Amino acid sequence: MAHDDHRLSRRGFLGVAAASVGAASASGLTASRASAAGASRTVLRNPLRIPLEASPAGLTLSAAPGIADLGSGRMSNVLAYNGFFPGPTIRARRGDGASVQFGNALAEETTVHWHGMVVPSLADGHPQQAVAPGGSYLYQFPIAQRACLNWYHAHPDGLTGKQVCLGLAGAFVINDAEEAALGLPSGSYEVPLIVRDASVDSRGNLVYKDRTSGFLGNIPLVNGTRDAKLDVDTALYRLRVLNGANARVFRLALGNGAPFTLIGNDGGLLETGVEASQIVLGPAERLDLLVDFRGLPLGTSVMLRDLDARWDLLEFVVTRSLDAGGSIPTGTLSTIPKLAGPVRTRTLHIRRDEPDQRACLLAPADRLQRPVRAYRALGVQHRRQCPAPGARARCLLPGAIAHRRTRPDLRVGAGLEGHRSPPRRRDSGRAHPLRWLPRPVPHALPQARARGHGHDDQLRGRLTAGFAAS
Ligand SMILES: [Cu+2]
Repeated sequence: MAHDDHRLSRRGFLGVAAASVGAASASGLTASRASAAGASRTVLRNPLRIPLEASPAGLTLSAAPGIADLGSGRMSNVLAYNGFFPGPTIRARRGDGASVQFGNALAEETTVHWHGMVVPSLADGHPQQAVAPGGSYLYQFPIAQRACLNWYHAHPDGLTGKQVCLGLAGAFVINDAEEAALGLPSGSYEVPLIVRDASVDSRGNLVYKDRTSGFLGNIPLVNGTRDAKLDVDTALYRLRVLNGANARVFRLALGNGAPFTLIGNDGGLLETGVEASQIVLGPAERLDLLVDFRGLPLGTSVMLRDLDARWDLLEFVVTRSLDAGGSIPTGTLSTIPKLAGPVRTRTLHIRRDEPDQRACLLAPADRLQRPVRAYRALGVQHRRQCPAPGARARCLLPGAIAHRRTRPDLRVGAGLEGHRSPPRRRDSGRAHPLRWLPRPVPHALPQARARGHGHDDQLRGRLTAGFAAS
């Protein structure tokens, strides 16, 4: 096999969890040429870590500090689910039930949020359901949606960006009968790829930097592996790609110019496959890709690249002549019911009823306290200001402006799922005057894909409030 079968029983999974962080990278280094930033250099490539799989039925999950070998052989401090970085890949079939007993072994509160999953509110793991340090929570929900790649990650108030960046994330795969009938590549030929960026300090430990515009790291990680490589057969592979980055948008392509066959996205399978030589993938988005290594000579290297950062993300090396069968489906992949009478526009009116709300909070924008969260929950954008170099950021709450200008109506955009960073905005060094738009303006709802919740510390700027810099 191109790599060992990574499926383990739950018992086996739990048994090895504590000892296996980073164990995959100790051997099998290969050298390859990299051309990042135009300079050719030799890079030792590390075997891609393949997270173990687990069933959500009766799963015990813990979040705790851990260590992981990012591939250089030096250990990095991370946060880990069950000792794994990234967390185990949870796999379930439609109709199954999830019962996850979660324990928080961190020194701060956390939650487990099931991104993309259709779950009852009490099982959502949203920030209001924070699990205190040393506490536990039982997440129970039915698996009642189409086959797709989702993910789970920490989602505590104000700490989501940090905890996810430091490692608290994993893939959640749902399978169903419609998908199974397609005979898509499976087992070792179905590879989850959590693509993200990261930064490490001088000791090799992961670091997170709180940034208003989102955190951008300076190295890529795939499944927690630096300079990753995967030995493949002359076969068709199914790549289940998740952008697990805080703010980075990847533009994926294969180094040999071969196209991907895109068969699914965040919502599951597309109606039909689409060929594409480049695909843009924003934070939290998922791709279901078929990549064809059939017919390639042994020894062929094919690099998965990010064209924007010019990063070599993952090197595939064709090492064995074995076609596991399967072919690229050409007909209908999935029957997607049409929405009946979709609402294309929606106008929200938000009133502000607390006249004594203060205008300013002296706190960095990413550490704002409850008033801002309350406004954020309503989809109201706030602005950060830097009164002087070195001074603490000052945040103007739109509610306070409303108090001055007595315009109760706000235009609010539909919720984009909030892992992407807001657009960059340059602080001018002075207060931004704000003004209200004259009336609520209908805002077109996004049609392209199903949208979920917003994420508290990345939501800023994704929701358009009814004021603008004048
Ligand atoms: Cu999420």
